Amino acid sequence: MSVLDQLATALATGGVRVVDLTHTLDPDFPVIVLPPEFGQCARFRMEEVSAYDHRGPAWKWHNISMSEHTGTHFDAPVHWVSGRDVPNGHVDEIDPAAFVGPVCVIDCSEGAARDEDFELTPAVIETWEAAHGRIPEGTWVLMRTDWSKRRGADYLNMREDGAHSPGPTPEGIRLLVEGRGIRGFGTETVGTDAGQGAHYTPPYPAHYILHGAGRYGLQCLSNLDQLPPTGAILIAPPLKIRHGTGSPLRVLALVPGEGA
Ligand code: 23J
Ligand code: MN
Repeated sequence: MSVLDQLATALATGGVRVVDLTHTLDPDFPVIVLPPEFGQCARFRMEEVSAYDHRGPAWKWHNISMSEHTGTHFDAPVHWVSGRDVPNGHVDEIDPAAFVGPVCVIDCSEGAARDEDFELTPAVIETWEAAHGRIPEGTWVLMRTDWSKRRGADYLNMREDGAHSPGPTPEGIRLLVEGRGIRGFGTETVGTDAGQGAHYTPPYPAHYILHGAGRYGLQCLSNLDQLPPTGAILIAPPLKIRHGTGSPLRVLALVPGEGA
């Protein structure tokens, strides 16, 4: 049997399960809030075009609008100034093979429950590797914090001095990108960077280092508690927006199941 025949059988029997890592697009879902001198990200909006009525008697449909960076979304290299000249760095240019690949999940949920500014450091990564093995080249690395379970104002967790949410240090993301050669980095928070990420050197180190190296980001992921630390496959194809810097998307994971 070919490997795809085996996959089809496993999907049919529950040997492989599909886990949805996506939040529902909804006007109430928070978007990143930048300092007021900067342009801002638009929330999701939906308007009815017709609903089996005089505007269209046999059909219902909506017009929608949002930012490229609204909800569960993909960041392309050109999103950041460090990646502005990366070849094929817009969403419509990326090799589609990049959208399907293996994934490692670093569980930082206990740390993030203790400390809302929890940092993913080289020490955290190396402790994870001591338990699960070295992160292979070309993998997605997802930082599990259970932040996706937060609701309302607790999600951005905004204070007078800005947002407070976990994320990687410059040294942590550099180890993943330069030391391990990861494909990309994903989080459950509103950015790949910590809420206080503007205060690192460089500012927003995940964005700066990932995209400068031609790697990808995923933000506002959900259900990371349903993934194994290793052994799952991520499917994360952004919309094919001409010269787009990112895109809302449906993120799926294939995980080992109970079935035959
Ligand atoms: C623009 C500026 C800063 C950040 C972001 C966007 C994001 O997090 C994003 O959605 O890519 S931190
Ligand atoms: Mn983004």
